[in-house]
Amino acid sequence: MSAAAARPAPDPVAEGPAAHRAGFVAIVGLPGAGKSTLLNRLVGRRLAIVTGKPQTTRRRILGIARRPGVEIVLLDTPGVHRPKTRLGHAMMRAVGESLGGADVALAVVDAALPFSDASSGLLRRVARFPGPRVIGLNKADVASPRRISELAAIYRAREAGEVVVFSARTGAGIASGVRTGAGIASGEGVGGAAPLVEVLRRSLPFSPPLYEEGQITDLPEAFFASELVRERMLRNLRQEVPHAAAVRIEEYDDSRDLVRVEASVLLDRDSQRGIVIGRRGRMLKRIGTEARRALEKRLRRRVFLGLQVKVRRRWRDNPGILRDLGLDA
Ligand SMILES: Nc1nc2c(ncn2[C@@H]2O[C@H](COP(=O)(O)OP(=O)(O)OP(=O)(O)O)[C@@H](O)[C@H]2O)c(=O)[nH]1
Ligand SMILES: [Mg+2]
Repeated sequence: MSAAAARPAPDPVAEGPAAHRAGFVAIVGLPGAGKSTLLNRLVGRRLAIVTGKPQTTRRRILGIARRPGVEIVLLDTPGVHRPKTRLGHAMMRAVGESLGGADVALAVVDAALPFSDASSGLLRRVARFPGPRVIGLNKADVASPRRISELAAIYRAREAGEVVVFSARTGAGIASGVRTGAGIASGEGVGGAAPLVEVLRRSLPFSPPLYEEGQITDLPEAFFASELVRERMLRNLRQEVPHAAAVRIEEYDDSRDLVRVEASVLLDRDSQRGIVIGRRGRMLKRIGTEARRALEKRLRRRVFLGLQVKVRRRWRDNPGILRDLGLDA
């Protein structure tokens, strides 16, 4: 990934309809701020799983958004938190590395929540970013206008970056030309301000496209299969259990009509096994069926999904397993 410093600074004279821009935007923020929802919204595909539970995203997820004259390479990252396990440290490293390789830092903030110590910590981190910084006040569909102005004033006073207000869920304030029911015309951004895509576009360097047309990510299909299983676990199980779970793809064969996926659900403790399997295997069956359907929808093909539950004590601190999972390079 090329560093921002390697490219020439934008030349206003050269700017015109013909001047193409491209570059990397690191999306960072506290857990649950809506980073992955925003990635999916901008790319126009469900690349990252989204749940109501914090720390859903565990690694960097690259997604490419194209608009006339610009290629925005987005790096969705895990929510910033104080790590307690080796996995947590790897997640925070993914945040640092994404920022390290980015041209623009986009901090996503849940604008329905008050400014907190955690927000302050995030801000300190973003302040060290050498390139253009954008503060995205997200969830404008549910945040009160008073809270939004209060937060906007705080971030502006700290010169944190250009403040943009939007809703990743409804699309308001994100791109031009879409009017939503959320009270914000997205073509204008909020209060006549530029929408997010326009702010990102003009923050990126002049450059021809970096990726082949049609490519939207650099991750393999097997990764998305494992994430869909994890998403179904996060949605069906209580807090602690899915956080202690990982999904490892043992076999992924799409060479025939029926795509064949064999996956293991890795758990931290024996006591979690019964919860994941459920009475008469009902929970595991439900997770498997929902994940298979989601996968079939994604691939537009029929899928066989085999799931096995395995206990790997303290896997979150096991470098070998983390490496297998692609979580600790
Ligand atoms: N109302 C509303 N909810 C949103 C919006 N964006 C995201 N959400 C919800 O917020 C929750 C968290 O969204 P994610 O996109 O998973 O958040 P994240 O920042 O990626 O979370 P981590 O990966 O855990 O750091 C989900 O329930 C989303 O549906 C928004 O614009 N409006
Ligand atoms: Mg996420």
